[in-house]
Amino acid sequence: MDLEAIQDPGFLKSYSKKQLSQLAEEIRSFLISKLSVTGGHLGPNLGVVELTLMLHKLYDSPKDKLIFDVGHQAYVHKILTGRADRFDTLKQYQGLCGYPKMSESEHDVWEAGHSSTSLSAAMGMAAARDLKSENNHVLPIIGDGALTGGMALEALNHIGHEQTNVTVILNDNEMSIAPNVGALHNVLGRLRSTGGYRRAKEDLEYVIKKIPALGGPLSSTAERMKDSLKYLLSKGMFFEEMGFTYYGPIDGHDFDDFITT
Ligand SMILES: Cc1ncc(C[n+]2csc(CCOP(=O)(O)OP(=O)(O)O)c2C)c(N)n1
Repeated sequence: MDLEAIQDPGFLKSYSKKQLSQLAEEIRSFLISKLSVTGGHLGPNLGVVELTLMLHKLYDSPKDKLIFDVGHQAYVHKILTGRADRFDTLKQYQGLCGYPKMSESEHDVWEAGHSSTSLSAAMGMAAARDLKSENNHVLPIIGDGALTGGMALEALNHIGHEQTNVTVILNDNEMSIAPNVGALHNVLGRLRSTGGYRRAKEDLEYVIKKIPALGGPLSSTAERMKDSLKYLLSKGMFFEEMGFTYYGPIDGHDFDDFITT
């Protein structure tokens, strides 16, 4: 496909998985070839090719608001919204901006550079939507690095309290500028690790099944034990406790996983 001919992401709606995979490859090659000349954020953008394709396929930008935290990972979004022909000027004077820029496109709804602002912006846009009785989606896309910023935690606190409808996409690739560190990183690590809850639950069920006549009282105790176990080990409990409904983790490069979720 001629990426420079793309004007609007609407064509993705009818794209098959095979076409999406091929387009993802073309976008990766395009980014590598262009950025090897101009410089720019290569890694963060190679990491969100499928994610950005999926967001533009499943949602309806600019009615739905895609809010990129920091904004350094918006190159794929720029390609899909009619700006591939300007990549030779990336980050040059009067050239294509390396971050979302409202004056470039109606699809750029937030300008950043400073990290950790997307959730607060999303809260504001969602509140405005609700006041006007509109029904668009608001989708902040935030990395695991930016999530550790104070302003992001302030916004999680606010959104969870208000129960405002915001769909937070957490791009947990374990990298910030360097590998991510800290207590929150450890929470995310536990969330990524697979099998803990499932294995423990299966073990518990096995033990319960071995008890011959499982009476009412014992049965409800077992159920309570399973609930406690779920509480301790379930994925996303940190976010659930903050008032969010958590789905994941999913492989952000896997179209099937993404569509199902
Ligand atoms: C307040 C602030 N501090 C530091 C930076 C420098 N900075 C730019 S990108 C980045 C890390 C981003 O990591 P992450 O949020 O995980 O996103 P990813 O690159 O993995 O997509 C940092 C620290 C910044 N932009 N703003």
